[in-house]
Amino acid sequence: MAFREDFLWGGATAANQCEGAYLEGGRGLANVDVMPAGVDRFSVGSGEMKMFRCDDDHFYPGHEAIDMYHNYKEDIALLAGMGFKCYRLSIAWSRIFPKGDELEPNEAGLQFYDNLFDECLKYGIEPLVTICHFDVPMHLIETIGSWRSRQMIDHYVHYCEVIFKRYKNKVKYWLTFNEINMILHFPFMGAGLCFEEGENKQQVKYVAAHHELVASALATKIGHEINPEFKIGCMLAAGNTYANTCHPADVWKSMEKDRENYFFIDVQSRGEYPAYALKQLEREGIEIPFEEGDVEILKNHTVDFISFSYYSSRLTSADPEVNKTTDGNAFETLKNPYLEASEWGWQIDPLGLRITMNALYDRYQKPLFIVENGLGAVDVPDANGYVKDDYRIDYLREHIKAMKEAVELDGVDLIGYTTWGCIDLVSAGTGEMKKRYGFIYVDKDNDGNGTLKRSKKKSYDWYKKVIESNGEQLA
Ligand code: P53
Repeated sequence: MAFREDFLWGGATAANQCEGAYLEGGRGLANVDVMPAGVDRFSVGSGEMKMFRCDDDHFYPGHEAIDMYHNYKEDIALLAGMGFKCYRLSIAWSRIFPKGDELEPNEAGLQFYDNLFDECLKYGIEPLVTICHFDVPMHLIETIGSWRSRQMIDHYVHYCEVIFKRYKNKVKYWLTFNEINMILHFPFMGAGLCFEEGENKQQVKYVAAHHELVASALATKIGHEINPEFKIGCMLAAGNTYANTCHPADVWKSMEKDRENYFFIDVQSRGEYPAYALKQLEREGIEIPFEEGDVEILKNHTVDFISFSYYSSRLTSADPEVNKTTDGNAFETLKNPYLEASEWGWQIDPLGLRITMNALYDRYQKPLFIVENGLGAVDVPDANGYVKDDYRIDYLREHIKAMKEAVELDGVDLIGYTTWGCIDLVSAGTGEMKKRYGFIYVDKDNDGNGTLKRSKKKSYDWYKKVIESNGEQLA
């Protein structure tokens, strides 16, 4: 058998993309709530266009999302029906601390997640909790500029302490920040950073990143104090970068691109700023505000495991002319002529998953956890409302095969696999409902119309067999 006996099969979601009920139960406004669908999403998400409040000219798909807030019982029962061993979800920070700087948490928010975890545990599903999946309470963005301020560390750590204590007997697996490297690519959506005219953006991003990294290490410290059994991980938007040609300059460029992302995990897993980053920051004149104790905190509280999302590999060239042709996605890439792409242009590369797993395992030598993988596609239900998503099954099958090879043939230690958007939800990148990842279809369209009715797709029964056979039956 390739996978360990206790392999954590399951699926993943994020609060802001599925819960809805954005002002219920005392929840406060967060950056993710002011992210509109449509043309302005990219400018708002990248911190170029300031939109701190919602207006009538835009549609905000996260406000209702798939309303899991009111449907969690039904939804978790559906996940349990596939035999899920694990469900990755995130806690919405502003449900627990609506403004972010209160002394006391919001009991209604805490109760909601108690109910959610109890529901999971009832079915023997292990919750895997992302503490911060992109969200930052809006009040902290407006008052202190989000992670650019060192005060964020205290607010975040306080939040962590509260949830660690409250859920210490219900949750064992935690992730401090979702796709921590997203701060470089989509800084407002990823970390609540909005830029002022004339500001040195690199400086702001790396200072904010430092605060997140210290906060992550402190969270790991107090988490282990509260419950030594806790497993606390980091989370990378992964996918190795290939060189466009075998020209050494292209190979070098691809290495630089990967390091841009590894930087975060190098700190979280090895406990110190890597030499290449220190040199680069120095060259760019970026000063990181290290305070007394930071070095020790980073060094002494590294993560227990490495989690990551993988959708695609990336491709780059040292030739600026060639690189001009990259797409406008959060992660830029050239078109790889050997790969097919999804309807959203995400290139499909199962072997790239094996490559990425090996690269991460070689580099960090800690257990890995694949916490996102999947195909965003247009699903068209037939006359009976049934979705025959063979394309999704194919995508997942090939990726599971590659993952199996990494475990069986390369000896990578893998804890689990949770597919992204196991139930259809709002796309983070585009704000669409139409970009679906789920085994469970949710009747809702891009404009917000639909009954929200849930139904099983063909992939639902397929994945159930995969889990039942611990990854042996993939046909
Ligand atoms: P969507 C871009 C590139 C890689 C991962 O993305 C990304 C993004 C953001 O668009 O985010 C992760 O929904 C993220 C999830 C997100 C998922 O990938 O744009 O952790 O929140 O939904 C898929 O198709």
